[in-house]
Amino acid sequence: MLGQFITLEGTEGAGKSTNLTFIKEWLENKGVELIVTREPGGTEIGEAIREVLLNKDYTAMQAETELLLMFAARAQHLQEKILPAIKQGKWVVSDRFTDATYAYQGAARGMSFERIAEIENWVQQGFYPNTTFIFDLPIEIGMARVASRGGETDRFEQEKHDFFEKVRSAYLQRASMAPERYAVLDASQSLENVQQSIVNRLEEMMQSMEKTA
Ligand code: T5A
Repeated sequence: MLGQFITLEGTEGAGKSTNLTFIKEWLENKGVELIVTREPGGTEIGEAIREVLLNKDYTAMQAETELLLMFAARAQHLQEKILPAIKQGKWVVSDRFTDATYAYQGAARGMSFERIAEIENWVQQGFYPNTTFIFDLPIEIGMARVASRGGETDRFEQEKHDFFEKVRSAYLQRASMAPERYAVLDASQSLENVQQSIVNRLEEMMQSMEKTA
């Protein structure tokens, strides 16, 4: 089987990390060789950049700096980890990728989509996810889940409600422009229901790969 690239997106507390583990186990049970990873991060250098990006003491970080650091981490991630795995026929499942940059740095921080697309083309050279799951839910539910999970909040989680509404709308808009690539899931449902929708989409992916094999 050809390597596939799956990404998980959504606002804070939408259930990406929880379902990353579920997807990994489900695919492994089907005999798929895969790696799971995350952005920003995924490599030693990327994780060091992540520390800078999420550090809530860095309130002076400029939107341009944030955007470039996201892509710096991504360039390393792609070359060191994602592309080699795909070339070996493995599947790669990533907690966030470039859709997050359009939603957070673009829609919420106000960086132009054209500028983001320029850097995306330079860094990714036409490489995109095969499937992107968007975990969609009202911001207040996600934030309540984050709060009940406990732990420290990061620099992004300090943002106001309006910021995350812009992020949410941007994800939905991107999904509506390319519905064949995106699976929008109602993440306010029970975990069981969300995971059933994930399985439906993964089964479709595997069936269409078998047909083209
Ligand atoms: N970022 C990232 C950018 O700005 N630009 C970029 O280009 C990229 C790549 C870090 C930040 O970086 C920004 C976006 C982020 O702000 P992150 O590490 O993915 O990204 O951080 P978060 O989105 O904050 O991740 P979280 O861990 O907070 O949220 P998750 O992973 O979506 O949620 P999860 O799975 O931990 O679930 C939260 C809680 O809810 C429960 C879980 O058990 C858990 O306790 N839960 C449910 N409860 C009930 N019903 C369900 N259906 C549930 N699903 C999960």
